[in-house]
Amino acid sequence: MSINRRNLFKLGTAAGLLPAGAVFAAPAGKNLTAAATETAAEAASGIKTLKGGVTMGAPLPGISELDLSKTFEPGKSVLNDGVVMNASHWGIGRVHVKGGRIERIEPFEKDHAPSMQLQGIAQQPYNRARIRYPMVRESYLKKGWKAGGEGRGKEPFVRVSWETAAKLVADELKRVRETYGPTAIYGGSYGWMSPGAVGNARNLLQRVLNLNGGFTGGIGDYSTGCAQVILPYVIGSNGVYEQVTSWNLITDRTELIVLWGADPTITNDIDWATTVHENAEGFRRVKEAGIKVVAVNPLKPDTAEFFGDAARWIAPRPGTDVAMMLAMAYELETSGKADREFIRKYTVGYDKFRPYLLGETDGVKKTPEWAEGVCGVKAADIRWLVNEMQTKRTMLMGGWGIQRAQHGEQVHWMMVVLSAMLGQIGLPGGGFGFTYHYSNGGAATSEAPALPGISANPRGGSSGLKWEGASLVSIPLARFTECFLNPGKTIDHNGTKITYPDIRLVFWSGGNPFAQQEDTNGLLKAWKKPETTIVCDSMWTASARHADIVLPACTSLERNDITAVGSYSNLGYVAMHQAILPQYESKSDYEIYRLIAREMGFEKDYTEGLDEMGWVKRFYDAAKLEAAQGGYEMPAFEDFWKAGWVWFPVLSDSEHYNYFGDFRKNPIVNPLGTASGKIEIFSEKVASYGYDDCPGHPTWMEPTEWLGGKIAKDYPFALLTSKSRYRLHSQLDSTESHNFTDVEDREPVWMHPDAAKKLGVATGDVVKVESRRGKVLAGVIVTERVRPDTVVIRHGAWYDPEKQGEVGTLDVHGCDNVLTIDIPSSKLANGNVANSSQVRIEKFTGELPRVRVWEQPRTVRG
Ligand SMILES: Nc1nc2c(c(=O)[nH]1)N[C@H]1C(S)=C(S)[C@@H](COP(=O)(O)OP(=O)(O)OC[C@H]3O[C@@H](n4cnc5c(=O)[nH]c(N)nc54)[C@H](O)[C@@H]3O)O[C@H]1N2
Ligand SMILES: Nc1nc2c(c(=O)[nH]1)N[C@H]1C(S)=C(S)[C@@H](COP(=O)(O)OP(=O)(O)OC[C@H]3O[C@@H](n4cnc5c(=O)[nH]c(N)nc54)[C@H](O)[C@@H]3O)O[C@H]1N2
Ligand SMILES: [Mo]
Repeated sequence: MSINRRNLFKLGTAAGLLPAGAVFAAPAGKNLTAAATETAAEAASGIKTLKGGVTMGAPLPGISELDLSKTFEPGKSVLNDGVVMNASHWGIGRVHVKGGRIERIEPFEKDHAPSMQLQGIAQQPYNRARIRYPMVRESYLKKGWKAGGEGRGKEPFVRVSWETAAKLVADELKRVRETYGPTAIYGGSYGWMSPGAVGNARNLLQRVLNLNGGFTGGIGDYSTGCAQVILPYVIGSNGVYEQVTSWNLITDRTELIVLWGADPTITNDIDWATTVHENAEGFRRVKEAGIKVVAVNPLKPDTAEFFGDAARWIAPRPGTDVAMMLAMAYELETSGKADREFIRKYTVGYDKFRPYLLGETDGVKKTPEWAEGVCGVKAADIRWLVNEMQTKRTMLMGGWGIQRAQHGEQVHWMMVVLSAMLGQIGLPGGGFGFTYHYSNGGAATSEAPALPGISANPRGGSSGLKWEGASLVSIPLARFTECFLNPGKTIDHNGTKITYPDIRLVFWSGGNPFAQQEDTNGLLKAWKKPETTIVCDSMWTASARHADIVLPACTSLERNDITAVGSYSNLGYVAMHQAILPQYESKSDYEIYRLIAREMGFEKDYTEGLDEMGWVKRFYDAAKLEAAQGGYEMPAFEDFWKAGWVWFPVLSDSEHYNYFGDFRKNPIVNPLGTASGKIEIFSEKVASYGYDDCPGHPTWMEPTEWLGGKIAKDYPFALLTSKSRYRLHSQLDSTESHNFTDVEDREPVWMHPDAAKKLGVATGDVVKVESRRGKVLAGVIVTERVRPDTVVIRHGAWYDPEKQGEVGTLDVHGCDNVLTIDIPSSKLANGNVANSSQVRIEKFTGELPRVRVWEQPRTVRG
């Protein structure tokens, strides 16, 4: 997910002319309490403006009492009473500490829509599911790796000292490397660990693994597994981690927004870095401007609710959008409304796609009537939508859940092709954008330098990229289960062949494989195979419960760090002050891996002679130097640390950024990065791979499981695993956040009244939901906001098996991935297909098993 935005806006000095106040015109968050607003106003009053329009906050109340020399000593930086700054994926907050305990987190005054989850975050350090001590599985402690994997998830844990834990890990990393070579260590370790340039759980782990000689890593991610692989062939860049047309152009020029498989109200709650939720403001402005909205989604998204009457909801069957879009393309082509001029000037391959559309290659005309039979949307509605899009300046905002599907590569490819046929790409406010729902794509960018971060490769410097682990072998991330079970197997991937290594040791840090990976029972089977499994986390997630060695990381409220603000907007930097001492015996990730590095004899290479505060200062000073070269003054580190934040003015041209504008102006001077330099409706390269599941142009292919398939007879409901507004994947599940949504402590399953009637259930009942892979309990919520043949279980409830460690047992809590299918999207991307599963449902009448996964696991004395 490395984001290349640095080259987008190079304005130079003009930005320095902006009045400093202009940047802060946005109102403070709506949800602030009266008391919080006062504090915020107070804090805002001491704002200082520096050269170039850079601003910084007033010193935090009470911060002067901090002996700054002490903050450079781990464990001594905390206040007993006072207010410090911290930041999370959900936003920035002032942390109020009293008597050494966190009282509350007050949202930051620049936040446009403070997240309700800040309170859940405040509870995290004291959480009942907190991992308190280093722990080892009972028989593993006795027999080491010879204990075998069968007892994982079943046996109790034994508390050990940090010395024992670090030695066990170090010895095992050495043994496996010496016996099988470093590729026998799986260190892909995908996950949404906390933000922070230093406490990057994954890079720190990989730093140690690299010093140990390397590891097997992962390619791609779960977010955009398909889109990020196909779009470079189509538009020459990944399309999913880039800046898109600015809100000013949208509100000035756009007449229609189509939210295709996107729910920005939910998914913009978080950012890979931290956030001030600019897009909440963007969508508010869209609403004020009275712009029409259409949401295409089997589930009526929260965003459509937000727009009320201005929004129309169209609900196709899950996984059938490509058929629907093909019909729209057919309509454009046959009515003569396709933009021939755009197609001729800016695209290649339409001549190869057109015969498919017209049914000349496969005998099937892709008419709206044909599509109706596939996607369940009335032909008249398909015609209506394409006519609206053709006659109005339209921005197609595509989400990503829709490509977490079998043949998911086709979806964003077809969105681009449809946009090209409409001819609006590169016109102000028209075309497509695939980040309006994620990390506030479209929000204006500042010229703050990219904040460096700790490198996964100590010898490779600190580039600040997310996935920079120099793995020796890389497998498609979502295929790790298959890899564990099939060493030596060769698969196709994006025009290459990959042979799975023989994994003997698995080490995860800052991710939750038992929540992220499809088909939990398949994972459980594979997870028993390696000789050793190690998990480093703050919470007793299902993954930690299935580890041999468990390392307790502290939360980001218990350590010092620094983060940039906004993955795309990059508005400035925020200090992440340690608010409280690490609870129990937890330690920061930096310290944990330092202990292991010391045990392995390469501590110096690991630390480069710096402690955590040393790194924070090094990264800040590097940014400060780069800023100075661009004409911006940043305060001295100590002053920044007392104030808690520094902000850069946004660039005026970025406020009017027009995605593909340069390409449209002159495609010869500004070609795309594709083979032809143009938009590729047909890709010779993709076609040359000869994959039956990913041909040379967008194609409708039936998935294995869908409403139109044979399976629907026995498993009549399509299952969507859309994102939850109450969690970030599995994070916060054990906090009060779950009380906002759960039914009888179970994760809800949303179903239509017709479905509920057929099943004889009502809101508040518990049902058993079952797929060909597994079964879960879930709590019924009856709602008109979902198709009658589709149900929704939000992603991320913690897996809580009735019979621990047993493949196929009932999950009593409602973990979505117990139900999902684990097959690759296609040979091209090998992406996960989280939204391509069918389920059946029946009322659960037995005695309700207690949800135990939020509590401490069983422990025994060693
Ligand atoms: N069915 C289905 N499956 C999906 C998805 C879906 O939509 N449907 N979505 C997919 C997507 S897009 C993604 S990105 C993945 C997400 O998968 P993950 O990123 O693995 O999910 P998280 O729950 O965010 O896991 C992060 C873990 O890091 C821990 N953590 C937090 N901070 C720290 C820290 O500072 N140090 C350490 N050591 N640990 C920390 C948290 O406690 C948590 O257990 O899931 C994927 N899986
Ligand atoms: N609150 C919150 N925000 C998050 C996250 C979170 O866990 N919680 N996760 C973050 C991460 S890591 C990522 S990658 C992004 C993900 O962002 P997305 O992938 O866009 O989020 P999803 O909810 O998986 O999917 C978006 C919408 O697509 C719809 N959808 C699913 N299948 C289909 C289909 O076949 N057709 C159509 N038309 N629509 C479909 C879903 O109902 C959902 O409303 O979100 C980020 N934001
Ligand atoms: Mo993601």
